[in-house]
Amino acid sequence: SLFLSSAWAQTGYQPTAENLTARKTFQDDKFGLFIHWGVYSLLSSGEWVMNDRQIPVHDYEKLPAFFNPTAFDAKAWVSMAKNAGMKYITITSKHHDGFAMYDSKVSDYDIVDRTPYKKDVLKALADECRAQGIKLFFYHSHLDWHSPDYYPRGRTGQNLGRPDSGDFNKYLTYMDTQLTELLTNYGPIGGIWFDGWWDQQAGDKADPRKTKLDWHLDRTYSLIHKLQPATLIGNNHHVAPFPGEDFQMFEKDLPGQNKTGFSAESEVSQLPLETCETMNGAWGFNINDRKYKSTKDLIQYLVKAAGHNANFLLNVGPMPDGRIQPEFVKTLGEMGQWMQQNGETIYGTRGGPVAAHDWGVSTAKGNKVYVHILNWPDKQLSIPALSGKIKSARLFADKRPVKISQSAEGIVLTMPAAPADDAIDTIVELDM
Ligand code: JFZ
Repeated sequence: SLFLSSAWAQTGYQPTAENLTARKTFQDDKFGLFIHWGVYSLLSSGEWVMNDRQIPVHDYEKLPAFFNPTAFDAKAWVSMAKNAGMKYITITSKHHDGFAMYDSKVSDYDIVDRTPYKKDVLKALADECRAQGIKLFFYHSHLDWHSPDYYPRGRTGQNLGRPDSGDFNKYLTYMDTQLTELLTNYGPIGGIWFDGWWDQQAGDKADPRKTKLDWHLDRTYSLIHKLQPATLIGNNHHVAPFPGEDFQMFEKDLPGQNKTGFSAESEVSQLPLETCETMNGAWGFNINDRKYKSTKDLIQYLVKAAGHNANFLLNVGPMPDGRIQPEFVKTLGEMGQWMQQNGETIYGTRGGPVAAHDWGVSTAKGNKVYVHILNWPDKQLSIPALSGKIKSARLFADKRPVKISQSAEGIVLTMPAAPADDAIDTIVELDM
């Protein structure tokens, strides 16, 4: 009957008051650290290496015996994130390779049972995050290249040595049980960052949200919200958000862009937004990828994200011994110095009211509008008229006055000086 259809169940999602509060805090936080870390890190070829090199399960299973991150220091990781000005950490609890980076009781394919290290790194991280006042999110892969029950295999295809059979419903129960562990044993969890839904995408152009198998998202999402109502659910599916989701993510894209070239990038929803990017070109550790983005480019991306009303989740792929590459640590430290000075114009703001232009973006908080000029040729900048009248304007950095001429057609801001060649972001503070 109509009442029992899953569509009915899904449209019934009403976020709780604590969930709505968590959404607001999430939007205020603006900047987070993404961490891709697993036994794949040993091979220094990114987190897709099992699939890329077609490593059968029984061979890939030899990796955990070599995973011994004796230099892992939760305190150092969390301090690094805090010094960068980040307010939350999103770490891989299980990536597509199916290996749990925590002590799972429903599988022995995990860091405690299979590695010489034997310790639950997510537990150490959760404790340290709580001690330092940082929120912890778990990335969790729907897609699984290890479980025999992840069957029929999806878009990534291969059996990788597994039998041509499997019980998908059993896999879903297994996944829900692992999520229950993650939401029960690690204290308050900021969010679950799902990925791999797309592996079962049907490829229907008319309906990109159609999957070959039923993921039972509504069941998994209600379970999570029941266990921890404030936990925010996001899903890297690149289609319009499903009911039960609390934020919308844009992998490697500013909201509304589609430079990654997914078949159909979705519309920007009313949910809190997040974009993620890498520091080089890799998510999981890859020593050969030395295309490090500059501090300036990453700060400008963070500012652009804020101007597009989105958080920025910036990724590092730690080394197999548990350390984070010095190149990454250095850049994050420099971003943190910038945030110390300019965070007031980012944290707690919302994007707009001036739409993004080639010259930059704007953010707003209370009676302030911050015009972030990322790229401008001379002393003057024209912006569209605002709904209110500007009372006064100054450079955020040194409070030198900025001349304003306002008319119904628009506003001209005249800076006290032309931009320096190495300027990252010239911020004009407007009192409204
Ligand atoms: C996914 C992961 O596959 C990747 O390893 C990493 O974790 C990143 C953050 O998220 O990237 C995707 C997402 C979607 C597709 C491919 C890669 N897709 O739709 O083909």
